[in-house]
Amino acid sequence: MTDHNDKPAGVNRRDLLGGTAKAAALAGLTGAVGGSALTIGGLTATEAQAAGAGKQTYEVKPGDLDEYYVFHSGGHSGEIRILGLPSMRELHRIAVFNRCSASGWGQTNESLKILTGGLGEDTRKFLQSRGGNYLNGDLHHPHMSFTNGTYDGRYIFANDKANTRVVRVRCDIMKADKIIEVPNVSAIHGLRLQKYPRTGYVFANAEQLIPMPNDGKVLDDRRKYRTHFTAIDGDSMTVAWQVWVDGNLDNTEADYQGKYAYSTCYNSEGGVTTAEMTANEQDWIVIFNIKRIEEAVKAGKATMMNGVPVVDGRKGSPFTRYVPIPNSPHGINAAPDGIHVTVNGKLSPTVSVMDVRLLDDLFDDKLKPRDVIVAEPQLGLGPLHTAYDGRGNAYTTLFLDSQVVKWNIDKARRAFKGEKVDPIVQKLDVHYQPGHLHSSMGQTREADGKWLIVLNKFSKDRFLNVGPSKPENDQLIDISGDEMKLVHDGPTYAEPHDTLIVHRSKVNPKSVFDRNDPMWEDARKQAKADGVSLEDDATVIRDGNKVRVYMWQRAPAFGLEEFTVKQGDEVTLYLTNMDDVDDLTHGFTLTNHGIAMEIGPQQTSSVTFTADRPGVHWYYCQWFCHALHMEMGGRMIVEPRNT
Ligand code: CUK
Ligand code: CUA
Repeated sequence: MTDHNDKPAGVNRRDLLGGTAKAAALAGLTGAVGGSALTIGGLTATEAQAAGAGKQTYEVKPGDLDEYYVFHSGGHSGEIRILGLPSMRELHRIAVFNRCSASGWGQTNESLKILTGGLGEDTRKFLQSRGGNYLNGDLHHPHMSFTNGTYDGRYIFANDKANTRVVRVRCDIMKADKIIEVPNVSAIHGLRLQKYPRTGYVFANAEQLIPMPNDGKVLDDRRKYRTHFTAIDGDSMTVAWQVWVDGNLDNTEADYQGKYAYSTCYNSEGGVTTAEMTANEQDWIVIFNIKRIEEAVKAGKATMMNGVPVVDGRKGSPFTRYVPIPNSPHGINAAPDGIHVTVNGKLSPTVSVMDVRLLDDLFDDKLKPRDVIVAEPQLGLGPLHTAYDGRGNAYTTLFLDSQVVKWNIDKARRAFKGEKVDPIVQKLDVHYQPGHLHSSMGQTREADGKWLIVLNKFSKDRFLNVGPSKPENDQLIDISGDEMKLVHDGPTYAEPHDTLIVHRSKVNPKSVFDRNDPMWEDARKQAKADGVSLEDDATVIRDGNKVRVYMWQRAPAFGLEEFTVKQGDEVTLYLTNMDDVDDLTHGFTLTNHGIAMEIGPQQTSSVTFTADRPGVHWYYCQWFCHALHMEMGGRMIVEPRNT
């Protein structure tokens, strides 16, 4: 069975970070960056940029379109951002876990249903006193759905570390359509998708260890702390199953064969303090055998917890294998060759390369865990994430060295076997402290090796000083030639963790909503019950102290130039934009009521509030739509309660 005591082969233990070096590394990782970590080796920043005139150009002429979509996570801003590549122009923001003033996300009935519909009962109760909804999120890992190992343009899925949620975004309209809270765990961090035959499963890692159940009965008995690996059915957005693991879970990845998923663990110690969590010289990755788990669930061998089948995947179970990795590994990335998976050592200067063709034998106990590691090159300090060019090269971020290192997978394998060959091709300074990096189509079978985006956590001196809170720096690197060339600095607001670069041929959003879109299903039902047409009517329906106001919009007019309600009425406004033209969005802002929403072409949006301010309150369209946009408005008249 699993022998988790075997040593990482091919790594001199003295080379691993230990003692003071490890303490220094930790200091850097917590942001106290100083001294040597920031030294720019070789070229100065200016020289590096001057040398950056690659074969390709990142300049896109006015009116020209970009070749790629970039989907940036917004980190603790809670949103997803769409950029064009190579220009790095920001094209759009998709509100997800945040509250958006422009679109009304977090206020419209349609968005609130998505934001709150997938929360657990406990959470719903907890949130009742705070408006029923979380207002923050920490979105790290957006990923596009796959068919046969490449992007299919259906959905983007992403995690919320802050409030233990997973979102699905529809790529036809670039709006979130499902958000679920994952039960039995705390803090969803790593998230990746099944690549083959299709997505399929959304694999989600819960990072924090908590007592289970976490109801206050157990507080400090560490043996009762645990976490689960979660597989979500991406089609229904329900949790398919969970696996109880040893240690914690950080990042995750899936193979190109549809058989295995893998997660890194930096807290094999099960510690609750930094010192405890970093005590071991090596932690591990957990490998999940999807077929065995599915069979056990089907056979009823799982324990039901809050409606979810949970199997025990701790050490010694048939569902998992634990492969020791030096030291506190972080990112895990499958190469487009479908064979190699790199595990980034973080506190170790190494990345460990696994050959997935060996995993069947590992699960059949013909191999020991460390036998599946086929290379372990030393790259530099603080390896966090790896990307690929589809030509056999890998690109790894070195957080502490502030570099991207390009290295060759085949050479690393040969060096591991003892051949005198240096796998490192080039080291490039980046500015500064890089986390994730992503190459064009690089997490698919169609990696094209043209561009690399590196997400740097610190920009320091790279931009005009905007005060104590500095932008991050997303740098664009041309990797089409033999050498990496830095071509662009892109300041970003807090805090892209991860990004994906998708060729534009994979994505085909609509310009105008479909009137039958499921998003406003409830509005359609209510209108039908009221005998009202969302498209043609502008009218007020009174139903006790509930008032429903239906209005179409056509530039530059609202269906109603005024409507009257009574103080204390609960008012629901249904606005339908009947303009059928690209880019003709209207808005609805109700003055002095904190109410605003977007209504895209052919969209219906609704909002509910209590009319508790007697008087005259204008509403207006805040989305510049027409030469008479300023005139597009009307009055809500609120009669005092005692008349
Ligand atoms: S994590 Cu942020 S740098 Cu959340 Cu993907 Cu590695
Ligand atoms: Cu409609 Cu501005």
